[in-house]
Amino acid sequence: MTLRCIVLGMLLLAAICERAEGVTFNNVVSLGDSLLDDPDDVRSPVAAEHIADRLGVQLTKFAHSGSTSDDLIGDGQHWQAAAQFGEGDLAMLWIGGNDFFTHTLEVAFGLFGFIDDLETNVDTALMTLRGAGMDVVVFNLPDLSNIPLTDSISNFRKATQRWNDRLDVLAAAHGTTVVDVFDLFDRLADNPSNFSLLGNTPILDDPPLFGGGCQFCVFADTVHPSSFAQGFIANAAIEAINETYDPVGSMPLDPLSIVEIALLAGVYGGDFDGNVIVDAADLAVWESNFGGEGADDGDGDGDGDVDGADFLVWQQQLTSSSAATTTQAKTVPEPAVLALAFLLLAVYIAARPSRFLAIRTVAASPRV
Ligand SMILES: [Ca+2]
Ligand SMILES: [Ca+2]
Ligand SMILES: [Ca+2]
Repeated sequence: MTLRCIVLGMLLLAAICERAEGVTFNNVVSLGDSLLDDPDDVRSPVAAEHIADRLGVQLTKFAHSGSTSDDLIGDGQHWQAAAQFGEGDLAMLWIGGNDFFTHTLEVAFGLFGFIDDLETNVDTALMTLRGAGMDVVVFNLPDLSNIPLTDSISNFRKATQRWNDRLDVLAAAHGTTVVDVFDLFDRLADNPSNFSLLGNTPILDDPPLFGGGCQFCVFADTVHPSSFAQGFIANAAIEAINETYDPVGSMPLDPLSIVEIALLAGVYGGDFDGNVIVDAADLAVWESNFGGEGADDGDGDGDGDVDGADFLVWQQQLTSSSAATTTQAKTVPEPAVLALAFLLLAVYIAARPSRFLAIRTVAASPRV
């Protein structure tokens, strides 16, 4: 090996070590609507909170429930963020859902002109944030024909895709990163068992309208992802951030483990004696059942046996279960506000009687 090769090798090593510093930001800032804002604390933490937690930095929230993209611009979420933050800070923007819901009738009839306004507003927001030197991650929208509020109105899928395509172009123009929530929810809908929470398959059907809760429902109400679904969304964001800012993957942000996400759904897989505490007594149960098949006690991951993987569930929950008790299973559905959704859909059903016989009763707050 020549001296030249050795020097080149050392330079390469130095470059790799440089990248090993990984992802760092000084602040996380959220902008948008209730997809990143949970004022009633019933479906938290939202994805931006997970990202700030993983980065070990503070989250400043400008996102405001009910905001359309017009509201975002009118309220100045973007310029407030740009005035206080800049280079080295990460903005997370999720907006557009309410633009769709306030144009339900137009979408149903294939009129997508409102997307032009949404595009203009997001363009303005991105220009302002990037102009201040911030890095930005934007979330696209899931298939809105597959969420409880607008379920089965097929035009919503087409419209969502149209917006997401525009967002991709905008994001590229502004040098920002897109979190592909559309893809995540499609994968969830195609095969929910791939997202199993320690043996519990997520449910995509509508949650109960008037309380009762639904521990494994993907939606906490007719429009909002549940706490554990926000965990999966956070992981999609972490993947996008790692790809953008740490492409070598030498020291990426750790995604939430399935055990952490299960805790968000209130699954205490490591509680083998069923007293809602994960402690040493549960380890004794695991030991006494070790090697068993079909045992309930000691089977933390729900795969029907008691082995080392179940010990790992116990071990991870031993340290994180106390923190999770504050966030678990708070799926209190929002009060149902029937009027607007019923009215819009009644009009549409009347217009298209044959196709929408199977439409489900739609109720609840028409805004995210
Ligand atoms: Ca226990
Ligand atoms: Ca097991
Ligand atoms: Ca096993």
